[in-house]
Amino acid sequence: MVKKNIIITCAITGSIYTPTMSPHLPVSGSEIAQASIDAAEAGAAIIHLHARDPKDGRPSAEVDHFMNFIPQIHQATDAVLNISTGGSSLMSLDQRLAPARHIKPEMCSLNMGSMNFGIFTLKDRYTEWQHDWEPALLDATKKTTFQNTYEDIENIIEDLGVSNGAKFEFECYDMGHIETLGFYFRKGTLKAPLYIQFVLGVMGGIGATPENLMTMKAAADRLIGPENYHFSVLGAASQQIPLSTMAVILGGNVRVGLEDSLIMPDRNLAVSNAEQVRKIKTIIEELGYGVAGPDEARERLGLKGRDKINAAR
Ligand code: KMH
Ligand code: ZN
Repeated sequence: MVKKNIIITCAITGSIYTPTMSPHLPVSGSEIAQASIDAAEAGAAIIHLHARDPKDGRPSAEVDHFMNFIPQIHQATDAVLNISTGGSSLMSLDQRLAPARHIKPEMCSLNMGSMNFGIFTLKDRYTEWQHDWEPALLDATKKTTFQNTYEDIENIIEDLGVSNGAKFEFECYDMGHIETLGFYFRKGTLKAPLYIQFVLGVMGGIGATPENLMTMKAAADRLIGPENYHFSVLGAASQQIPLSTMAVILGGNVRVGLEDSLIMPDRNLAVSNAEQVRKIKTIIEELGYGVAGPDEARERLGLKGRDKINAAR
């Protein structure tokens, strides 16, 4: 049997971890650009991107901050650029959508439900902070909701999908999110092939266990049909590489990167996004699979093409 190639997504910086937590977290435009280029060279076909304010590293949805790295990555690699529409819990929906509206990317994230998104427990691990905004951001997740209403979801599908031709990375953090995705698929709002990201281990969502991943996949098979979707797995923190390995064995794809884990399986800090890409690529190849390049990912996911995005300043 020919084993199919695995799509590696690398999520470069996100909005969960903060500069105090790792000196290797990319923050400036040039750091995010270089980390993305290195991750693509290491084997990532898709680069999932958030921006940060280069002044102090806080999560940012400013178009200008995105345009400090998008042109460089687009010029240096042919990786698929996947722009976050999740931003951070402190941003309004309009702020969160501004970068994808400007860039018109091949892919963007779509979070499939409102939820508590708790990162406040990370605060107990540190006594000193580089910036005051860091503990404040973590605390804020105790009293804010990560809002993604049905209307929000429909607006994003219309605005970025139908009007701008983006395909979505459907972020499903819990079983109900798969039900919602199934609802829009059966209604005809969304067309196959879907690209589902099973997200395990975010506080407020489903826990990062092998049993939970099996349950999520069974739900997607039942509600959407295995022939209608590809999936990828994101295990948060220490479960990143173990659950990615399980994803490969189950016929799925993987997402790594410092957005969701600052560490390697030995619990030491990852020195780069590329180090995590290289680790999962080695495992993929040891298991007898290959790694998909960007063009193979484009074909499998039905993307519009790298020439159809706005990567200019
Ligand atoms: N960091 C992930 C758990 C988004 O960017 O829209 C969620 C995420 C959401 O990547
Ligand atoms: Zn993200």
